[in-house]
Amino acid sequence: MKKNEQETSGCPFHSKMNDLQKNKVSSEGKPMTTDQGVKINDDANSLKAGERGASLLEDFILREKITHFDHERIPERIVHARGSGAHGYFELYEDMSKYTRARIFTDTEHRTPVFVRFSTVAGSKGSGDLARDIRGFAVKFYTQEGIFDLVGNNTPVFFIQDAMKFPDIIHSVKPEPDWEIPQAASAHDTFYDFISLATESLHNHMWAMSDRGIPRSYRMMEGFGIHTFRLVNAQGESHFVKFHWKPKLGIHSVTWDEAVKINGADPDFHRRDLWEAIEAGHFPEWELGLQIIPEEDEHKYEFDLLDATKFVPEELVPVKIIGKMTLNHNPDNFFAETEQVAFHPGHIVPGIDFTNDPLLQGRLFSYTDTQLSRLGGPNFREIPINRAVNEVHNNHRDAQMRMTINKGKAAYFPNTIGGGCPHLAKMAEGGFTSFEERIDGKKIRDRSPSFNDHFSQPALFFRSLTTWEQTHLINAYAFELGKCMLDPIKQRMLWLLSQIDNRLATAVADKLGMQIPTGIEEPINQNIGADADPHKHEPPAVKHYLEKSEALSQERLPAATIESRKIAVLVAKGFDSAALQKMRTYLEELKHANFLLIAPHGGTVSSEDNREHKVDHALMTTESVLFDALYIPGGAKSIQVLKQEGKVFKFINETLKHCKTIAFDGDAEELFQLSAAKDFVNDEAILLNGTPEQFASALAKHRNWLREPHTTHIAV
Ligand code: HDD
Repeated sequence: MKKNEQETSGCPFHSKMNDLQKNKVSSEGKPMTTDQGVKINDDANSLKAGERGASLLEDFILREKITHFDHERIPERIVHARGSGAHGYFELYEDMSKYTRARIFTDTEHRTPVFVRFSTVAGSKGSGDLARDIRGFAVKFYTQEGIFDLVGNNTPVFFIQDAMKFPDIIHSVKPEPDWEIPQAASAHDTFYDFISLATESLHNHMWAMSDRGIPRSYRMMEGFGIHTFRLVNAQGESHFVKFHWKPKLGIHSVTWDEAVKINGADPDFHRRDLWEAIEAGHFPEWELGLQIIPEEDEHKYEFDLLDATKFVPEELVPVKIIGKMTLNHNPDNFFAETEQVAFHPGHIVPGIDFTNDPLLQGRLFSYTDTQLSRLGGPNFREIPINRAVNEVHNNHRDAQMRMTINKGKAAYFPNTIGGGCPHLAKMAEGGFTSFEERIDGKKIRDRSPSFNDHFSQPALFFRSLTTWEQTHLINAYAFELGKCMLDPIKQRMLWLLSQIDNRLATAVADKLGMQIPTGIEEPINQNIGADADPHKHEPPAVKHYLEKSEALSQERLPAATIESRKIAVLVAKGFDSAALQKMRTYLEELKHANFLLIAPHGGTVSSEDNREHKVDHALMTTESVLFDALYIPGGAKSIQVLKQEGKVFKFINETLKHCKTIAFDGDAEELFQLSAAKDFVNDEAILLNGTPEQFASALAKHRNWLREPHTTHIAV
């Protein structure tokens, strides 16, 4: 029997929530004090020499208040600055002790508390959520054996193969240093200059250009540990492993047109979505899957397991689902929890170990290092959100903001004065022991030739997408390259795209009004270094080991659920509330979608039967892009009012263009006839007097992408 959430005592799931409790403070009913605990009786006026006189230096209340304020900011994360977090737990379905001795993967009895932070990569802390970008997916497991951080992204591959290049790719994508433009956008020259010289990045870049780069919600995206890690069992045997998070709500995205508009209408769209879903009890869930690869298969594949720009197709190694993560608590304080949380791929527990992936190896240095400047010193581990739930004992001492009061004289090992404590733990007692991998090689600053194929997997990715996903990707490339100003960079990109897929390159070239060059001009530039020479990675290196991988298309992880989907309901005075109620009963009460009433004004709106209904949004304060579907109930008077509102037609036509479900009931047929929807009578996601069941099933498909090619003429 799993311990349930209400039980708090002794339940490992609650160990982190209880631990945080020690630091939580509520000021309800309490007098205001200074930081020293002195009660304050005036917080609005400084101490002055006379009513119109100068302020006095002795005013300790003013000095303390201003000083604290002056130092409120800490440096934002150098990457992944914009993010949102939530608490939850992980539960294991099946004991994996055959592969690992890590208790989180062997103990099916207890839940492990987690804190998760989702993020974009390039933008600043205040940038819009809908930037086209990779999303960070970082999970901190507070296990009974110490902290395990799985610091991944929403794509199974990374841009570069060696950590040495990380500062370069980040400098290239960040705002250009002379004019600090553009914010949270990769569509600029420096990024494409770099990408086109570092062909290894083409693969991850292709994922960023696909719909994965603009998710509908953090709750509707996959997560990946990316690197190959090791699982090590109690006998010291190792298996390679790749970690996957599969969202229960399916994988969904918005269109680029929506993304741009959402960033204006609600730049906190993803942050709000996560928060509101958890507050409403729609707890987001992901299943954890493992791809387990025996040691002896290390060299079996056409790619190198140590190369983070490659994934292992699920057709070659299936993903074994072993557990589920649920997020069920919002933080109490954004800064204390979400901002101060410090993840590190080097935080592992016995039973999990690293591989020689050169990207992972470099990360193992970077993450502690960055916290030293971001959080102010090595004691960041004592910040409540970062501290382990099991006991921590070692001889680390002092440094800024030390909280622990270590007792005793001995702060060294070995010692006799402290009774030899803290003492060491053997492997059988839970002590960490590194996997004894045999290493035999020269010291060399180079990369293995097995990392050289930069084109096969991007080509496989493109081939595996549906037609509409391919169209979105082509449009994304055309947009991004269209924003670059330097022709040689665009040409280089077109040539590289042609090495991946000629149809892709031709479509992008057409949109740019450019020709695909027949080759890269020789030499591009004498100073780029041998590693950046694209000829090194040209076909015939392309390997065609799989025609398609179903799992690469996000359409292939269908989710029948419409839970927490937002349905806009356009109404005015005199609307048919019986029709709305019928829809609501099925979609909201049974299927857990959310209906939100939008009227030409705020306050309340009365229906045909003279009942008042709370308006959720006045038409002027909202936009269609913030919803998943649209419903317009009948009611002659209501429709006559709505007909006069230009924004109603913008709402309908935009919802139509973004391929969402629309249902018109009764008199609302007039709006159907007056809008662009009238040309889509046979569209299965446009319903005229449709049933709630039809509405739910169209909405569950997320979008009717087959509509898209026929909507290009609709101007919104
Ligand atoms: Fe990183 C943050 C994910 C490569 C250096 N990274 C950071 C975060 C995520 C990732 C999700 C945000 C964590 C949070 O929410 O606080 N990073 C990745 C993935 C990578 C990767 C999936 C490749 C597979 N990162 C990578 C390299 C380096 C860094 C190669 C440096 C050599 N990453 C950092 C960092 C950050 C960071 C500078 C910024 C803030 C932080 O660490 O705590 O150290």
